[in-house]
Amino acid sequence: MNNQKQTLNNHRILLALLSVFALVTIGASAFFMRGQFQVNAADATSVAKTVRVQIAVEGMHCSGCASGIKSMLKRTEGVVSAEVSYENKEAVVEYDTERTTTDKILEVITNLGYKANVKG
Ligand SMILES: [Cu+2]
Repeated sequence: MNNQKQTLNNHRILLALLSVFALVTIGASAFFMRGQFQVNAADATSVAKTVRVQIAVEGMHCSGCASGIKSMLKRTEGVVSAEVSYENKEAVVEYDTERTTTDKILEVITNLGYKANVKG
């Protein structure tokens, strides 16, 4: 009998804990979802935060070099578009300022063995 009461009490405690847990979970989800919406709002405005940078590239020997750099840039996080010209010895890169920087883009080109400097 006493044992049954104890079990009932345990169940009540468990139920109370579960309710608290559920409330915390719901509260946390609501909080995170609000955060999510804020992030989405930021994404919507980040279109305006795309910048275009002209980079002088030294060391390209042929158009193959140019396409090698281009494909590497296109695979780089934050890069929206990339054009590389062997004839003009330059790269024109559009990137999302929230996801990468000019320095990181210069580094990608430098790591491939070329010299890269921002024009102008
Ligand atoms: Cu080449």
